Amino acid sequence: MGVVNVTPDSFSDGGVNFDPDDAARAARRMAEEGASIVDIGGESTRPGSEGVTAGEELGRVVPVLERLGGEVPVSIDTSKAEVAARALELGAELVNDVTALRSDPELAPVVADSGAYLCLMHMLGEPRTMQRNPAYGDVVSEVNAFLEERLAFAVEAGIPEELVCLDPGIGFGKTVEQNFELIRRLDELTALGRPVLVGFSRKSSLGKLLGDPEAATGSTAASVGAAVAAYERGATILRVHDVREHVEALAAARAVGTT
Ligand code: HH2
Repeated sequence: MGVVNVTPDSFSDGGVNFDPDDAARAARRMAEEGASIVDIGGESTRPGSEGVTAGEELGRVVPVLERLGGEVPVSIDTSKAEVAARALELGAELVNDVTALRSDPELAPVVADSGAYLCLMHMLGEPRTMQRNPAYGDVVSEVNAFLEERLAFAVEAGIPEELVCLDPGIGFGKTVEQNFELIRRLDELTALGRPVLVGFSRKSSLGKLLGDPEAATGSTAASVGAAVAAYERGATILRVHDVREHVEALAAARAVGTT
């Protein structure tokens, strides 16, 4: 899954694809490089961010979706029903909600009625405050219990279980060690029986791991290492900014195979 942030302020690529022509070009390039789907987002959820209105978000993503004309498989990274509904009309096939259907009560019916795929992600708190001392008893069991509950909620709302994937939410209210523990014990999440999506790409934990306690991003090389580790532990969707590098690394990891 390639990432195209149509935002001025995303943590690693803010402003790069703010122009709709640039964003559409980036999405097409990612598809050519081997992305199976491209995740288009009009709101940054980086730590400390405040969020934008539905009107603002629509104004950012709709011109990009129009330019793509349904030619590139697209996922819409939004928590808002209004944005998801318009994106689905314009050909999006997956709704990626980092709040796991907790922020907009209208979103579940929109997804259910459309027959789209859905990604449910774990986040502790909200972007504005999530990195202030995240604390868990056991991070893996708490994240998994949350995702199991949100999956049941989605199914109850009429979204077929077969269309839902689960995401531990790397960097969303977790310390560096908690992020790595979630990958180390990813088998406990895959045991829930749904495909698992992991988004470690460029996240600050990778920069911190390499010795910069103030890092806001991580390198491509470290991102690829984390993605391969997640793949080997059962993740089947990797959300990444640097598609070519990940596709090449994953081709090699896949050739080796897993036991
Ligand atoms: N991470 C980000 C945004 N959306 N969605 C899922 N399912 N999983 C993730 O890990 C995830 C996500 C944050 O990364 P990015 O989109 O690059 O940054 P920003 O939120 O600042 O736009």
